[in-house]
Amino acid sequence: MKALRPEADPVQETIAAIATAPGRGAIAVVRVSGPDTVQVARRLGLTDLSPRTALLRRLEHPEGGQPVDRVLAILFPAPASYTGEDLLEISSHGGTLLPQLVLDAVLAAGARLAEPGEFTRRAYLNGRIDLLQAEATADLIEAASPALAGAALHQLERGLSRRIESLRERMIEVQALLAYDIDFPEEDDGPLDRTRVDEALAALRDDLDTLLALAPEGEMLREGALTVIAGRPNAGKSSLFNSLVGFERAIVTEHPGTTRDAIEAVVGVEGYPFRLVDTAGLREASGAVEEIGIEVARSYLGRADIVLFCVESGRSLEPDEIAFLDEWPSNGRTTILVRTKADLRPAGELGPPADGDRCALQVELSAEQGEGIGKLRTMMLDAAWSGLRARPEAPLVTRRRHIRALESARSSIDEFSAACEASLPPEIAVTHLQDATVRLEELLGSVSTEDLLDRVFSSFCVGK
Ligand SMILES: Nc1nc2c(ncn2[C@@H]2O[C@H](COP(=O)(O)OP(=O)(O)O)[C@@H](O)[C@H]2O)c(=O)[nH]1
Ligand SMILES: [Mg+2]
Repeated sequence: MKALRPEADPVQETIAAIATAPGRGAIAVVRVSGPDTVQVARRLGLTDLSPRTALLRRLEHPEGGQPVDRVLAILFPAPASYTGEDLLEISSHGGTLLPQLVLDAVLAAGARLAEPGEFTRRAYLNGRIDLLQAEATADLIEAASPALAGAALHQLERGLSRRIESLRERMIEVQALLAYDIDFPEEDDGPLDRTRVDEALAALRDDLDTLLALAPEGEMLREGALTVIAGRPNAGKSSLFNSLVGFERAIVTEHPGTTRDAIEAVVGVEGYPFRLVDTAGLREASGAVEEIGIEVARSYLGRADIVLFCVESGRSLEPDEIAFLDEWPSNGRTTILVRTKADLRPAGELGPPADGDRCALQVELSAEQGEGIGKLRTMMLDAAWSGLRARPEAPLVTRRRHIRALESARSSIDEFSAACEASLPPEIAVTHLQDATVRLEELLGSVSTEDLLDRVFSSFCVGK
């Protein structure tokens, strides 16, 4: 595919940054990339580097030559490097001071500090990776769940890129058929076989729909399925929260909620992320009216993917609870009625049957004893991740940018069909297919603008 990327910076500077996270650690990596990389290395006393070979060397400050650290230096000559330029990786000792001293020396030797994402941006501009792969790199670093990491790795290995490229090629084949008909309408083989065009477009539509069908789950991978725990005071909400968090201790990242009335934790259930929200302190914070009502982190409720509505097992629902369930059931949100404290209910006694109609999904559990939690986890997985779990190998779009491009390509195909039906001249109708093709090329980044790149790369960290 012909590259229509923005020109690489003509006066290409040599950039450097610490690529590893700050803090205590055995080693840190400082990266240098650009045309002066070898000279920068020489000024640091790294005079005898040989390509792709790790060499233990003393790194010296270019002004005065005093030793800075003993480092492992690897030179990756252009073009077979991450950025496509001469690239030097210096593994120094870690910690808070040494990596900074090494970076200072590198900057004194003639490099400038890299912007966030600049290494990856250069990799893209030099044709080493496409835009989907660049985004996958960011997702891999940010991933808080194995499911997102898996999707990002697939994308980094061009799983999604190949799918989009094949869609683009098929789009161009249809245009070629149409162009031939436009250029040679009187040709002997008779008029264009419209069924071939229609079939090809129907298949393209199907493939775009398939990608778009999983897109909402793909997008949800980054933040986790927003799961709000609601119910009357004392219904067992916090105990359920703790139980779900405790169950998944391994990959929990607990952080205070963004609003004062809730606490949050991201938990991974079978590798799929859920952003759990528990109501906290509402009783203390609010007046008597709220006190008898339903506790819920209201600011989250409008965006919730799942509501876990807690009611003690073995009692009837109160009017305010019925009102809540009737008021908040749908909007794409799944409500699960959780009958809590099952261990307190006398054996053999069942909950009042009338409650069964209130909510299609019900589970009885004991946060204290753990019974029923497994069933709830399965219900949560089914509610949030059924598409992905059914097709774990499918290429996945994970960003708003992807969804917009695919939707736009999809509607351009429809516009083409509408134009044909309205008997518009074929050379007019076909412009819609050209639009669809450009949308797919933007997705890959084979056509792009500075503006788009700024948006994609602004979320990166320095050193990536
Ligand atoms: N026996 C038993 N007690 C529970 C269970 N879950 C919660 N509780 C108790 O019920 C009370 C209220 O629980 P809490 O989680 O704070 O309710 P919240 O006000 O809805 O957050 C506490 O005394 C808990 O120990 C359970 O599964 N079994
Ligand atoms: Mg509570």
